[in-house]
Amino acid sequence: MKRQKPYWLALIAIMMIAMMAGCGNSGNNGAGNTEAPPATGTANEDNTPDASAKKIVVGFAQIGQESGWRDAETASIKETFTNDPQFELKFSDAQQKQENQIKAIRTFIAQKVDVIGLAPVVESGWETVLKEAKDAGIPVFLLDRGITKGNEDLYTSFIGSDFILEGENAAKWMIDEFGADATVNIVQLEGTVGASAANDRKKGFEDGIKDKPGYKIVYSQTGDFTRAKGKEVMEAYLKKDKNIQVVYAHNDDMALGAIQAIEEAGLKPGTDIKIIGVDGIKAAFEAIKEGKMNVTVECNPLLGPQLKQAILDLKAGKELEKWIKSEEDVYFGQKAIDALPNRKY
Ligand code: GYE
Repeated sequence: MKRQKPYWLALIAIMMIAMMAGCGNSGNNGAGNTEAPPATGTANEDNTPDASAKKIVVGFAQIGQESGWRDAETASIKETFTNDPQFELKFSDAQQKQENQIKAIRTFIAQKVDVIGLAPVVESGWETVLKEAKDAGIPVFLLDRGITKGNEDLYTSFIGSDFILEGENAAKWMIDEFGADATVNIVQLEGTVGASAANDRKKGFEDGIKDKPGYKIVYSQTGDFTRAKGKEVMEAYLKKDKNIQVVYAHNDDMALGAIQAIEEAGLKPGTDIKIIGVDGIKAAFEAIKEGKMNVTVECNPLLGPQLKQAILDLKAGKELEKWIKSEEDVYFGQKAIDALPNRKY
């Protein structure tokens, strides 16, 4: 018995040294290391998947289905995130209502998604809900439309087009077509009231004609970015006045609606009244080919891949641009006809 005592003492001393070494890195006060040993299999004891295989959950709050452009954007997002096993997509369609988008964002926050994507239907009224996302530590990406200036700290990046430039390009095409000194009466079909795409396309266009006194916007009314409302507004106006030379529509769908109304009023769209649209959807290229429409200023809806890249860059700790711009062009005449076979949307 006497000879066993030093053996036990040595064992206890070794155990104490080992325990102290184990606590050394954690910097705690020696309450003991209760961490489980690293997992050696593919799943932990409770069968939860390995943390390294965890998907990046993206909640996307879409506006609705008001236009061909919107459908193409939705398809691009769904394709991008459902075809990549790194991601899980939660998708919500707000049917053009801001309150539904706000609800969707709150649901995404409650679900603890990793990233939120938002295409804001209007510019204003996002401060409270985006602050909630920020407080929850969830990065927000704005897609295609922007929010009121001064709120840049509430989102990570805006991915989309320069709508002011699109409006300027529309005006430029028109002035090249008619000449700087021409007298031109214009009907403007505006997008959704309060949407950045509508506000900025209006601003760019109006700036583009401000030093050309012959160019007059004789009527400007919202058609809510839909074909049906574009037609309705145009129909009503043509009953009062047919002395117009240009329809400038903030998107192709409204331009296509206006074309129908013009034909029904017995005039020739594309000839009697020149038609300018924005977006570059396939149906607009077809109308240009048929001679019923004159020009479409492209706005790229295929934003899924750019959003995915931005999320991966953010995860990798890279510095992101505040505005990630999409590439676009202006199509008219033979250039539009040549591009038609390759249009995807
Ligand atoms: O031009 C229009 C759509 O926000 C850029 O919304 C987008 C616009 C697009 O409904 O067709």
